[in-house]
Amino acid sequence: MRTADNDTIVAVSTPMGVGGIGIVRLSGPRSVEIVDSLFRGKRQISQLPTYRLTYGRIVADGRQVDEVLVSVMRAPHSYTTEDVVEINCHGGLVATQTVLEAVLRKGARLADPGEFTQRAFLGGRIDLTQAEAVSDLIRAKTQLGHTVALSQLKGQLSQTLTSIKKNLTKCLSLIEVSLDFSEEDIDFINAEDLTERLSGDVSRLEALLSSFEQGRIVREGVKVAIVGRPNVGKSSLLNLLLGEERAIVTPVPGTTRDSIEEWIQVEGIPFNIVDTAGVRESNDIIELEGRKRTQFHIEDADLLVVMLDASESLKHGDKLLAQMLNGKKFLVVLNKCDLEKVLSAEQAAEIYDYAPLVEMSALKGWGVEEFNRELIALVTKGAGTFRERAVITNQRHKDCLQKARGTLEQACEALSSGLSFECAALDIREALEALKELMGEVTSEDILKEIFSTFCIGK
Ligand SMILES: Nc1nc2c(ncn2[C@@H]2O[C@H](COP(=O)(O)OP(=O)(O)OP(=O)(O)O)[C@@H](O)[C@H]2O)c(=O)[nH]1
Ligand SMILES: [Mg+2]
Repeated sequence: MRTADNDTIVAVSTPMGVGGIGIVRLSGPRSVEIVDSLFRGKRQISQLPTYRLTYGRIVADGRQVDEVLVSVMRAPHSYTTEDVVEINCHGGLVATQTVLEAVLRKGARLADPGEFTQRAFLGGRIDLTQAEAVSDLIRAKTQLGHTVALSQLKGQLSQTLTSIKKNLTKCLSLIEVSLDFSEEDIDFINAEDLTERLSGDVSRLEALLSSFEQGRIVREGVKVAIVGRPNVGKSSLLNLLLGEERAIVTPVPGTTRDSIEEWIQVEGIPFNIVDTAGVRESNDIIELEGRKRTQFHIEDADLLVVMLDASESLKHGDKLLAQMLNGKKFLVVLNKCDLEKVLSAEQAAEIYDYAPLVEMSALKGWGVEEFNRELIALVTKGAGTFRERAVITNQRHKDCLQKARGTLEQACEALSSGLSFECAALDIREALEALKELMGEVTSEDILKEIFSTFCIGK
């Protein structure tokens, strides 16, 4: 845990730019003293009760720098568990930057990315999964992402993990007592009961692991590339989904030469939609380059929307595309269904492996709801909603949980094949270590550095 000789850190905690207010935040034992040396108001900050706000001015080197409101949150009941002082300046680059520089001159150090949250973690106020949730919360792209991050911050995941840890510790102590009294013919627990207890935990770990894919999707979003022959209506679909004329649409095939990316959200899931250049046989150097990029986007995307023109028969480009899909998950859109139909859904399904298909008119706005439904079905695989339960959202969680599950399964096997309780105990201890690592009870400097370096400065 942290000691009083921690240095005092400072950062501008609001985004750089023009705004109503900008906040310069300090944390550490000298926060109050440093701000007091710059602050002129009715009361000194050192005399201010915790969680209070006071009005005054910041004066540095005899010059008034800004008119401010200052709040103080005293240790240990603050974000970082240390003394925290926040100076609410006028927004804009100059005011906050000048106050920041004045604070730095008084001996504070510029905070590293995520250092405030790291101190909250090291001070024992939150565990590592909660610290990670803070970063997810700030970066959440949708309401659902926000809800999931908030529930992780409130400790939903931590509670589940703590309860599993408790049960494992209990199993270990039962094993130890059994071993201590093994001479005396008293059975504190038998292999069967032990296996039952452990398999309950294996199932709970399974449930968490199965939430990973959805957790990742909510957190990071899904990359969707719209691909198809020139002129089938790819850019029209992008514009329709966005509700604005983002991409240029013309009747000239080959209009989109370079890919365009935009974010949309459907049922709380962020989708990064990429409109690509049409695919056809061509010697045009720009089109060839465009096709190379389309190939890149096909490989890079999580799923594809393959678009066909219902008013024309299948062309060479459509078949060429079918060979470029590389085993990716995809959805077929049969566009221009407002025109006289030449290509039927059945014919389209045939060359695209009977993938899910939606009939649309990007021009008239037909079929959007069904399109959204199919898109969601493809990413959630019908797994339904996950607002109510603990969800894991990143690879680190997944790795630790897999380790824990693996060793517990091993323990169950050891017990059922009649090996000694000591063998099972070794595995259980390993599983406990993995869970402790997940929650940050045992972590290396490197792991912490990696996690907090992804935060923004001032958080
Ligand atoms: N009738 C009808 N026309 C459409 C529909 N969708 C797009 N179009 C028209 O088809 C033409 C091509 O549309 P785009 O959206 O530019 O097609 P694209 O696939 O992006 O074409 P490239 O960028 O050249 O690859 C335009 O004239 C659109 O107005 C539709 O559903 N029905
Ligand atoms: Mg286009």
